[in-house]
Amino acid sequence: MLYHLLVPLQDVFSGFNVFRYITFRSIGAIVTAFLIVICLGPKFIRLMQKHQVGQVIRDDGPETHFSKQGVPTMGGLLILFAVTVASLLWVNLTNQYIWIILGVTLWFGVIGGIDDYRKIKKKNSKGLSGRGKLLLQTAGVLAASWFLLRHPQFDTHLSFPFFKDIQPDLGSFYILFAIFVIVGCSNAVNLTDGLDGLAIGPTVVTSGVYLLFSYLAGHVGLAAYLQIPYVPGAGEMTIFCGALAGSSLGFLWFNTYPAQVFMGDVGSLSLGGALGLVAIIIKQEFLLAIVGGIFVMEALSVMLQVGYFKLSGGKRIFLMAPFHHHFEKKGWVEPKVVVRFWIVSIILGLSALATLKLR
Ligand code: 57M
Repeated sequence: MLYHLLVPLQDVFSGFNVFRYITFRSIGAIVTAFLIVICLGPKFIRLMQKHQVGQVIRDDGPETHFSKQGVPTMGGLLILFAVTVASLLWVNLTNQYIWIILGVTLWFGVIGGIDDYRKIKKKNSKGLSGRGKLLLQTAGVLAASWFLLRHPQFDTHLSFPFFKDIQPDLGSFYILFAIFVIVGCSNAVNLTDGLDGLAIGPTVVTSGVYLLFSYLAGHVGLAAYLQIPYVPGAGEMTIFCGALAGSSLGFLWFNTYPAQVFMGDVGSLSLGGALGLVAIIIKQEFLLAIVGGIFVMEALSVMLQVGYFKLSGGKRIFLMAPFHHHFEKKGWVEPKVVVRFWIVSIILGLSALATLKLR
């Protein structure tokens, strides 16, 4: 909004011209989203406590989690509020991608919110059925794909880190691929969010890396120089990623151990869906497997554990899945598990950036 209000006034005050620049507006979005969460966080936590919107702890989980019963949850509502306000304040509102990504992010937030509400209302950790969640998520991606494929410049070629010449065209199968990436990332973040700060830390890293890649993908000269797909209009995703990173940093302030609030499925599903859709829009889908490696590893650990459990008649690969519980069962205290996963996430983020030069 500020872009539309202030750039035309640059004759009145030449400094307003700075609102034209994506770099300036991205920093504005980071700071705005961060401050919204930091300022409203305490009030939000008190509100959740007042209305007894507290976490229901599963009885089959690690004993160390029983003390978390009643911790305020659905902190994702605050994250989504900050992301939406900061994005609308700083983006170029004529950019179609921003409306698609806000729509999908908020839709995934609605799905998670229904799940959270059911858990809290029924005082059990059930919530929406897995199938119901999957159907609603897929419907959201199908709607977004329809808008994306109508976008004249959106192409359905895949690009790979390291291999710049391999760019297969998936055609209409791209929709299936988009569902896999976006729904998969959403559920992977959801599974990761099982310890204080464990999901939001890698979300900050992933948002930061995609902030940079969005800027490069939207810049015709830099995209050509770095041999990455040029996506006209993708530059505005830089501002959205800034809002994601800023709100996630703000949330980490309250979610770090011992957590004062959990993000809930309203947060984990929406953040994962947003990151997956950014990867699709800027044509950096496989990069997500590198920078989002923590999310991939957590989801894989569950698939391997459940699959082996069924095939072996009850044997386990890990002491408990997802992977973070395995280390808890080995006796690592929660902050040690979380900070070590953050370290790995940062290394993966730096590796993702390194792919820019290794092509
Ligand atoms: C998402 N949710 C946390 C919180 C957060 C198939 C199976 C692997 C599914 C999986 C599952 O139920 N996953 C659900 C993870 C939950 O967190 C809430 O959910 C939101 C995110 N979706 O925002 O509202 C618990 O996580 C803890 N937590 C924190 N700090 C945080 O900042 O401590 C969350 C955020 C919270 C709190 O205790 O209650 C969760 O873990 O449920 N199931 C599991 O992950 C279970 N694993 C399992 O069943 N493994 C079996 C299977 C694979 C065969 C096995 O390995 O044998 C474990 N999770 C729990 N108890 N809580 C073990 C049982």
